[in-house]
Formats: sequence, structure tokens, C-alpha cells
Amino acid sequence: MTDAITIQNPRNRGGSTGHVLAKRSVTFTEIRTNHRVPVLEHDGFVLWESYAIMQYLADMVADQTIYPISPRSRADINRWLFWCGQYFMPGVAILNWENSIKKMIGIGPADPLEVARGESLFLDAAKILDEHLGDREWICDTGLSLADLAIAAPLADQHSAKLPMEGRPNLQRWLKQVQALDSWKKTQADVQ
Ligand SMILES: N[C@@H](CCC(=O)N[C@@H](CS)C(=O)NCC(=O)O)C(=O)O
Repeated sequence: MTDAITIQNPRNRGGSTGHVLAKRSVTFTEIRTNHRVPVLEHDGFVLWESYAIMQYLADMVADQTIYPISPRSRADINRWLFWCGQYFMPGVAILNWENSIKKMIGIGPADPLEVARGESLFLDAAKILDEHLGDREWICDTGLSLADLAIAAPLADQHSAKLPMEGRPNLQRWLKQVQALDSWKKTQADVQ
């Protein structure tokens, strides 16, 4: 059992994100059922899939506003979380792998065919999000929500992943707005 919530972080594999663990009950290898990070362990409860983790953590905070409990508000936020996993992340993941991670771990140059595939997927999804953000401050009507945080997170690597974000002014404006949040800056400082 632990006295603190642990989130296994991709940039700090096998360790915690800086939250101090009083005691560890399990090793990362034991809990990484899906062979991916992040994984949350909270008092013996193990949870993977980042959006499920975000929802769980939000639900534990009284009076939070980033994941409101009304069914329609939740449905709207959930819609964008599913959209992100299904349509936005595939392009981001390909470009991150080809343009950034392969170089970082020294396994050769980017594959141009894969880069083209990633760019095409990314551009299709970015267009939809950019248009959606044209007349709104945040992705969902209830204000800043888990949808903004989940979708902005992979864009932190936009330069190293060479994500084609040019010509998407609403997306750029929204991302700057997320990155200007105090909570965002605090988290970024922890992972750098
Ligand atoms: N849908 C999953 C994706 C998890 C995922 O693909 N994580 C990557 C890092 S961002 C990973 O663990 N890759 C394998 C590795 O790095 O060993 C989630 O949102 O948690």
C-alpha cells in the first residue's frame, strides 16, 4: 500500500513523477499490464490509460470544474477524449516516433512514408479541432476541462515531433492559452 498517488511518467520510467512515495507495494513491471505508461497506483488500485487516470483523479476532488458531473457536460468531454485517442493521437504518435524518438534513441532516420502518413492523419484531425475552436475559448462549453488538458499534452512535443501546425490559428491560440495556465507551467517544470 502507498501513502501517495504514484503516476509512472514516460520521461522518468520506473520512477515516480516527483510525488514522494512513503512506501511502494508493487514494482512497475508488475503493474504495466498494457506495457505502456502512464500507470497510476493508488492504495493498491492500479489504473492505466491516461484519460481513465485523469477522470479518476478529477473524480476524487470535491467541487472540481474540469470534469463536471452533469451527464451532458461529461458526454461532451468524453466525446473529445475518445476523439483524441481515436483520431488525433495516431498522427501525433507516428510523427513523434519518426521525427523525435528515433533520433533520441539512435535507431536511424525518419521513414518518409511514415512521416507522410503521420502528417496526413495529423492534418485531418488538426483541421477539425481548429475549426471547432474558431468561436470558442476552450474545447467544451463548460470551460477548461480534461479535454483541453488531454489534447494539449502531446502538443508539448510539437517542435521535436515536427507537427504541422502552421495555418491553424485557432489551434495555436488555444494551445498558448493552455500552456499559460499556472497548473500547466507547474507540471511542465516537474517533467523537464
Ligand atoms: N492510450 C494510452 C497510450 C499509452 C502509450 O502509448 N504510452 C507510450 C508513451 S507516451 C508508451 O508507453 N510506449 C511504450 C514505451 O515507451 O515503452 C494512454 O493514453 O495511456
